[in-house]
Amino acid sequence: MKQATALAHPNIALVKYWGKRDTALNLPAVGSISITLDTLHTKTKVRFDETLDSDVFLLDGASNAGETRRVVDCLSLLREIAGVQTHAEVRSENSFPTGSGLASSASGFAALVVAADAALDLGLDQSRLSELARRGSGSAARSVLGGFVELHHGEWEDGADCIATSLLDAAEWPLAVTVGVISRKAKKVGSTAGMELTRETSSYYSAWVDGAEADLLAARVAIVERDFQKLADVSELSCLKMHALAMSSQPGLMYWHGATVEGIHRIRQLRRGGHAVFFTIDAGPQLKVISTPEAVATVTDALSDISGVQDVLLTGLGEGARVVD
Ligand code: 2P0
Repeated sequence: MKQATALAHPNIALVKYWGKRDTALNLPAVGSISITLDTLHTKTKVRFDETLDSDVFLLDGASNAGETRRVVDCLSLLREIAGVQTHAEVRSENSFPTGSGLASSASGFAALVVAADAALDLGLDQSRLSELARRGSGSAARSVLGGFVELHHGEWEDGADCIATSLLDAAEWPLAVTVGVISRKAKKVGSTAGMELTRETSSYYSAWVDGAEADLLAARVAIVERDFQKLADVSELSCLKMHALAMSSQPGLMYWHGATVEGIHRIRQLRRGGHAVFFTIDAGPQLKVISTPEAVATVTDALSDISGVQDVLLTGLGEGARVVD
């Protein structure tokens, strides 16, 4: 039986990816830098079965037509490499809410390619797995690796140099991440559609692309030097620029809720008070707070105190995607 199960964690970008240079191959216009989380995960089992007439994809036990298309397309890339046409059953489970800005597509596609690679006995290296995961979802390229990760935008037309590489292992700078869950509803405009709208309609788009290299360089230096303040400055800058860019689309994209804005003020207040904390926000209202482990109790209290924060999740930095069965 050709089957395998893999586990992958979501990641949170500190220097954000927004916009594509090639939509067919899913190549980002800008590089990005992220941290892979630990406690939250997607677990995916891929089972190739000669008796199946078509691929089957179940997410948390339910089928979903839109997501099945993306999963089948990604799976077919691995089938092509293996030279097989056998259909598969893919069963995926998330330990966190899907579609609400917690990057379920990142952990989902990272787990999918690692499980399919093992089930087909391909033995692809991490760069290749990262490239294939990127075809499913740009941010998934980063979840193949653990700790601090950079996804390069690459220059080549075929995207073979658009892969993720490691900057630092999780254990080398064990930061904490506290997520303030502000809504569990799926967002109205997903990342893929949002990025395309922005590229087509925002007059700020070229300024965003032009500014990315400077942010990446600043973040790389901050990470290598373990300089929290520098990382805080560049991460908040990249986050606010990404959201300003999204807001400048036509029609404007607004992912924040009132509680998100309140959270930004509270976190900055904590930093002014000497706590090692900063925020970041993705394509959804959730507030993600990066801090030293010592600051977690203070961050949890601050987030819990905001009306509109429904839940607080604690996590650290974790490993890349791996086979578990
Ligand atoms: C990021 N996001 O760098 C940015 C910041 C959301 C906000 O990558 O179209 O789901 O599948 O490549 O990976 C989310 O976008 O988009 C994302 P596709 P993806 O984390």
